[in-house]
Amino acid sequence: MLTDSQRFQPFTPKPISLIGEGGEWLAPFALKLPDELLQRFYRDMLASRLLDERLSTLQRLGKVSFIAPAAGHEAAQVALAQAVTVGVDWLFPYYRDSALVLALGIPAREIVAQSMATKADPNKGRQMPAHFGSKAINLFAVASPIASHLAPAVGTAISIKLTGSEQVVIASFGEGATSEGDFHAAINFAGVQGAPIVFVCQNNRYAISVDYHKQTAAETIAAKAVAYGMPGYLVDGMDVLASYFVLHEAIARARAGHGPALVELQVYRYGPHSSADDDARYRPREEVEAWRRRDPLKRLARFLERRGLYSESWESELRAELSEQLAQAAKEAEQAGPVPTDWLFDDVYAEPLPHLVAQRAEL
Ligand SMILES: Cc1ncc(C[n+]2csc(CCOP(=O)(O)OP(=O)(O)O)c2C)c(N)n1
Repeated sequence: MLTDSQRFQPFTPKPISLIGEGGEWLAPFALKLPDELLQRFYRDMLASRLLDERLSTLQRLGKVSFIAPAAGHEAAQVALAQAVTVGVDWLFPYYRDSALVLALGIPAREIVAQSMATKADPNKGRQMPAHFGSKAINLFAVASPIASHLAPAVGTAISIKLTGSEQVVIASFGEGATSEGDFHAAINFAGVQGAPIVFVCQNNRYAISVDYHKQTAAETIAAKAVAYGMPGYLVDGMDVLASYFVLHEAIARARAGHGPALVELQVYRYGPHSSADDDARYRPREEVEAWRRRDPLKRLARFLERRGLYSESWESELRAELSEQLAQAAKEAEQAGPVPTDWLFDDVYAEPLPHLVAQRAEL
C-alpha cells in the first residue's frame, strides 16, 4: 500500500495523471517500479493493439462474426491485469476487456478460438465472440446484457467477506452500464455490506452512439461514489502508471477490509463500438484524431525512452515477435476446427435427460 503522503485523493476534479504528454514523470513521489514491469506494460499494450488488428482482419475475412475493439483502452486494462492477484482475485470483465484478458495470461490462441468458436476454445464455442471466461483464473464469463454481471460480482464479494478470505473482486464495465438499474442496486449493496470489490468504469464517452452527456448529468462517474459511501477515483486511463497506482491502491484497500471503491478510468475507443457499428455517423473525425495524439502506447514509449528503456529497434523487434506469436496463435485456433454441434448437449445436466439423449442421437 502507498504511504499517507503518496495516497491519491479521491474526488479530485482533475483526472489523476502521472505521465505527462511528453513522457515526463509528474508524480510527487519517486517511481520505484522495476524496469522489467515498465517494459512489460508496453509489451502487453502492444500485444493487445496487434490482437485487435488480427481479430479485425479475421472478421473481414468472415472467420469471426463480431469484434469489440479495445484500442485506446489498453493502458487501463493492462494496468488492471498487473494490479490484481491472478488466480486469487475474482474478475467480472465486459466484452471490451481483451487487453485485460490477454495481459492476465489467457493465451491468444484461446482468445481467438473463443471468437471463432473452434475446438481450441476452452468454453466450447458457446459464447458470442469477445465473451471470454476462464475457470482457471477466476475470470467470470462475460454476460451480454449490460451491467448484469455487477450483482453477481457484489454477491461474490460479500461471500468472500463472510468467509474471511483475502480475495478481492473486480468488476469492469463501460460508462453506459452506470445508467442501468443493476449498477445502482449492485454498488449500493456493496457499500452497505462493505464488500471487497473495486468497480472499474472504463469511460470512453460513448455507449455505441450515445454520448456521455446523454448518459448522465453528473460531471464524472467517479463522483457517484459519494452517494454509495465509498471513495471514487478519477483517473487518466490513457496513462498506464496512473491507472496502475490507483487500481493497486483501491484493491489493497479492499483487501485490507476497508470496503469497496469506484475507479473511473477516462479512456477513448479508437475504433467503432463493434464490427456492427459505423462510428463516423456520430463522432467527428477531428475528435478521434485529437485523442489519437494522446495514444497510451505513444505516451508510455516517450516515458520509457527518457529512462533508456525504449528504442525504435526494440519496438520493431517486439512488433515482429508479437506479430509472429499472434499469427501462430490464430493459425492454431483456426486449425482446431469448428466445435461439433452436439457439444451443445454437454454440461447441461449431470445425468442427461431422455429427450436430450434422443435429440442428440437424431442430430
Ligand atoms: C441491457 C442491455 N441494453 C442494451 C444492450 C446493447 N448494447 C450492447 S453494448 C452497448 C453499449 C454499452 O456502452 P458502455 O457500457 O459505455 O461500454 P463500451 O461499449 O462503450 O465500452 C449497448 C447499449 C445490451 N447489451 N444490454
